[in-house]
Parts: sequence; C-alpha cells; structure tokens
Amino acid sequence: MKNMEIVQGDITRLDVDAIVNAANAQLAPGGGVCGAIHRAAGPELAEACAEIGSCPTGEARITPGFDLKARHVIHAVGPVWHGGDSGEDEALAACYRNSIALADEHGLTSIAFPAISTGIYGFPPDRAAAIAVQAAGEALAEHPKVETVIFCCFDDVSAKRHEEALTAWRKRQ
Ligand code: AR6
Repeated sequence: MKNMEIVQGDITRLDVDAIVNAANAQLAPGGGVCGAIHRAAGPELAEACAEIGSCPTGEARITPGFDLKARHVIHAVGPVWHGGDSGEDEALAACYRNSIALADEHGLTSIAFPAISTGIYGFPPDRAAAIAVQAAGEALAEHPKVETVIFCCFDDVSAKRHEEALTAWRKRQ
C-alpha cells in the first residue's frame, strides 16, 4: 500500500532502499546532510559521485549506498533560495519527482528524503515542506514500484512542519 510518513532523526541510519542526499551540482561531499551521508557511506561514495560528474539543479542521480544501511543514495540537487522568483519552487518539486522516478526505474520500494534546500541553501522551510509533500504525493501515485516515502526530519520543529503539510495535503485529496 502506498504511504507517506514522517520519521524524526538522522537519515544516515535508515534501513530503506534509498536515502536522498541534498547534494550540490558538483556532487562533491559538502556540509549538512550531504557531509553526514558521505561520512557514513565511506570514501567510495565520493568516488562514485566523481565518476558521474555533475548534476543540474532539480535533477537526481543514483549511486550505491556503500557502508550505509540504505542500499542506494539518490543525489538530488536542490535550488539555492534567491527570493522565490527564480524558479525555486519548481526546481524543488522536480527534486522530489525526479528522485521518486529514479527509484521506480531501479525497482526500489522505499525512499527517504531530508528537507532538501532548507539548510545551507536557505529555502523557507514551511514553503519547502508543502512543496515536498505535494510533489512526493503526486509522484508516488504515478510510480507503481515505489510504495513508501519517508520525510526524515532532523529535529522536532521540522517533523511538526511536515506533519502539518501532510495533514493539509491529505485533506485536499
Ligand atoms: N539527517 C536528516 N536531516 C539532516 C541531517 C541528517 N543527518 N543533517 C542535516 N539535516 P542541508 P541544503 C537537515 O544544509 O540546504 C551541502 O554542503 C537540515 O537540518 O544539508 O540542500 C551540500 O553539499 C536541513 O533541514 O542541505 C550542498 O552544497 C536539511 O537537512 C548544500 O549543503 C537540508 O540541509 C545543500 O544545502
């Protein structure tokens, strides 16, 4: 059965088919959740990313999970927030859609997302949560193999924000 759920904690600990990395366009190990994922996966992850090269904003690429419990890492490049008139909403939605499409292509059933772009990239977190839930909900319905989408929230404020976005979205269905 199709399901979206919220988990609070560290995404690097999750036992899912894929965790999503809030990556940069160079697919280089950075700070934030990206740094944590690279540390937990081990150096092979950076080597696999270097082989891919780069990834445009809004798109996603897949690698193995190496030392992670997660079998794969899907690297999605979120938009840097420039005030909201530079296509940021659409690029963020595309990250969720493209990541779920890639998971489906690879026959994966469970995928966990961090709150892409809401840290170093400065996207307003309430707005991002609403976009994340809507884009993931639509993509989940369109991709038969993917069954579970987890929003992995680092702290309780973020978890509450995603609960509210999920409740609002469910009411609209
Ligand atoms: N598990 C789950 N969520 C986390 C974790 C974790 N271990 N650590 C942080 N978060 P950010 P961005 C949350 O800055 O804004 C990197 O250098 C965090 O609280 O990681 O997309 C990349 O290489 C926040 O809510 O990603 C890029 O250069 C969310 O993850 C750039 O930062 C995203 O914050 C991407 O910036």
